[in-house]
Order: sequence, then C-alpha cells, then structure tokens
Amino acid sequence: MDIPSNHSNHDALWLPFTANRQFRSTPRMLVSAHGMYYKDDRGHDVLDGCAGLWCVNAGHTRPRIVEAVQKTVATLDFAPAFQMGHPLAFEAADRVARLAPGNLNHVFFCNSGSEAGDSALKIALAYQRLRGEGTRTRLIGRERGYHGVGFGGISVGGISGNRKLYGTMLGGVDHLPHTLDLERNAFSRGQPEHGAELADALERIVTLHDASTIAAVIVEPMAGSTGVLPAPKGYLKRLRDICTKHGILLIFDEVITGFGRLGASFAAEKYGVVPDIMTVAKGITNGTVPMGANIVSDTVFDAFMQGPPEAIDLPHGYTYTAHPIACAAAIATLDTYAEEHLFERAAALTPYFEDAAHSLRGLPNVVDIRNEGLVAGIELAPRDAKTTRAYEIFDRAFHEGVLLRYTGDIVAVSPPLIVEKAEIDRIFETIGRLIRQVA
Ligand code: PXG
Repeated sequence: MDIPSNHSNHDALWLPFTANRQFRSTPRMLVSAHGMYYKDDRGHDVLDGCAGLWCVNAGHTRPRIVEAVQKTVATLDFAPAFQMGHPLAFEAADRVARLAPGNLNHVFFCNSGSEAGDSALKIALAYQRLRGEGTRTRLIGRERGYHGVGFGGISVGGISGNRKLYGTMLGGVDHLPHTLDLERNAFSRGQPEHGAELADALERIVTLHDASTIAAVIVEPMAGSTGVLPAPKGYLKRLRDICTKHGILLIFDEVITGFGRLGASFAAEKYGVVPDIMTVAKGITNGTVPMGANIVSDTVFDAFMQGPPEAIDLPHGYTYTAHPIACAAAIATLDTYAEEHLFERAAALTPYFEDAAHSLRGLPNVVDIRNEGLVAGIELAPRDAKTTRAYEIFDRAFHEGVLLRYTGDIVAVSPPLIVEKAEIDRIFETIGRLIRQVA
C-alpha cells in the first residue's frame, strides 16, 4: 500500500505534529501490527521501539484485548454515561482504582491524555471552590511539561512551540523551572542526583502570588515527550510536601509513566509519592481504544459529594466517557499486564536496558543519555541545519525497520514491555550506527 494516489483524496488527510509536505515525499506507512512488530506498506517488519506512541505496553494485537473489543462492539456498541451506567464502566473504574496507590480511589473517564489534563485542572479548580477556597484559581505547570493539547494542557505545559500560535490561553498560570541539568547530571542512570532543590521554586511562587490564589500544581513525574527527564532524587517528595503545606493540590500526569513504563504500576508507586489527582491514558487500553482518566483521592472526591444528592456534582464529561469498548479494552489490558507480570518484567529488564542505552556514551555528538524504567533518551548536540540529527536517525531507522521517536535533538526509546533482550540490542545498535552516520 502507498499513499492513495487518487488525486481527489491525496490532500485530504492532515497529520498531527507532522511536516505534512515533507511526509508526502517520503511517507512512512504502517499497515499491520503484531507483538513487537509493525509491518509497513512494503511488507517489511518494523521493530516497535516506542510502543506506538508510548502506549502499546503489552505489545500489539494481543488476543485477550482484541477479543474483548470484538465481543463488546457486537453486544454494547455505545452506552450514554450521563445519568446512565453500564457494568463494564464500573468494573474498569474499580480495576484502575485498585491499581492506583494510596487513597486514589475514584476514577473519572475521558478519551485521551489531553482531556485527562484539562479535566484534572477543572476538578482542581472546582474542588478548591467547593471547600470554600474559591480564590484559589491559579494553576502551576512546569517548563518542558507536556499535558496534551487542550487549552488547559498547553497553558500549564511548558513547550513554547505548542503555545506560541494560540494566543493567551488560560490566565493565571505560572511555571516551575524544568529539571534538566546537563552540567551536573549528564549521563545519570535513573533519577539524577542533583536538583531536588528545584522544587523550592514552588515556595517562591507561593511567596509571589500567595497560597490563597493557587489551586494546583501539575507535573509529569518523568517528563516524556520533551526528551525523557526523570525527576531528580527527592524532587517529587519535596513538591508533595510544599503542596500539602500550602493547601495546593498536586496533580501527577502519568499518561506516559503509568501502567508499567517505569517498572511499577505508576511513578507515584515507584517513588512513594502520592498526588491528589493522577491523569492517565495511553497504556490504560494498551493503545487499542482511545481512553483517558483522572484518578482522584477520597478527599477530592468527597468534596463533590456534599451537595444535595439530586444535584449534578461535577458538570463535566464527554459523549464517549466510559465508552463500553474502551472499558472492555481497559479491563482486558489490565488482565494482560497482570497475567504476564509485565510491570515486574519491565523492572527486571531495566538494568539491561540501561546498560544498552548507556553503551552509546562516547559516540559523536552524544551529550547526554537519560533513562528510567524502559525509557531512554539520547540527546545529541544541535547543529545548524533545518533538520536535526535526531530526525534523520528516526527517519533512517524506520526505513531500516526500527521505529523510534525524536523530539528536537533527542532520540527517545520506550518499547513495549514484552521486549526481548535481543530486540533491545537491535534498537540501540541501530541508533549507535545511525549516530555515526549522521555525525
Ligand atoms: N500528558 C502526557 C505526559 C503525554 O505524554 C498527553 C498528556 C496527551 O495525551 P493525548 O492522548 O491527548 O495525546 C501526553 C501525550 C511523543 C508523544 O512522541 C507524546 C505524546 C503524544 C504524542 C507523541 O513524545 N504524549
């Protein structure tokens, strides 16, 4: 299969976050997927080095998930979620809540990480108002944060390229500094040693704006799409303590870090720091059906349950909230993760994966290698050209049969958790060879 050449169709599709005209000259087309591999339109196998887009944690077209989706689409294709329920929604919520740490016991479904981000911000604002703290309207994000592409997400997000075209976004937003520090932390294995004190920037923001104006702080426990930035040791705990001290809600965006990616169910569990709200998506359905969720604490949930029982407690939701097919996919996905012990597998493979990633140290232009769980980022020196080395590596690797991700000058690797050691070797051997070629 090629890009359809029928002229009338040729320009119809507008790809997201894509150089559309460049893509048309060298298309990368996928036609099927199984296990660790895609097949492209030339019939070649492509090793999936990034779990689709950080979401296919159990590998592709897993039978249990496929069957659950097929069965559900044939029995309950759609069910409204407003003032209505269906058993799969309750079961999926229960399963997700049981996996979440601490008192994160309540699940509000949506359809993507972006919706989960915006929903979390709305829940935080409403929570503060319901508990009589309605002056708390500020939202604090972080530089280099990614919380999707809704207006809330880009407002608290910290990527100028995703913000500058879109006007003033939400008002009353401030940002913590990002935690990348190549001078002190380059080539760290896992969480870097230095930088816990960067959380103290929240104290300065509190001093500037006053705690009584701040509703919530949202961060990724490990920033993924801006190039794999694991939190420095102690940083998240410090953020938690400052939030608790000032009555500010802490939101963890676990859209990438959730469901085993770091070798635990969630980063919150791995690091022993529990937020008030957690946003998830991606791995919740193994990428098969769009789904996102907010997992909220008892305290947050209870604040919404104080009004008259007949009043709608949260005026928020989507046509496709708790879509039956997504719920079925989520349940089957969690079954697959548990049966195959995939989170434990990711943890057990981490040292091997880490060594493979760090074996690229010393190659031309490699200025940093960062890793955590089954995620690695290889940062290359920038060069004065229109395309980056990282893009060239991504493009060449695809044509050699390995799917990677890149952002700016950083190549990112995050394979399905079923990856074998030989496949890890192949991924990093390919990156190493291409780093030499594009030097
Ligand atoms: N939060 C985080 C931390 C994410 O990584 C979103 C929210 C938004 O999710 P949705 O489902 O609305 O896309 C994301 C998405 C990449 C890449 O290669 C990362 C994402 C999406 C697409 C590409 O870095 N993350």
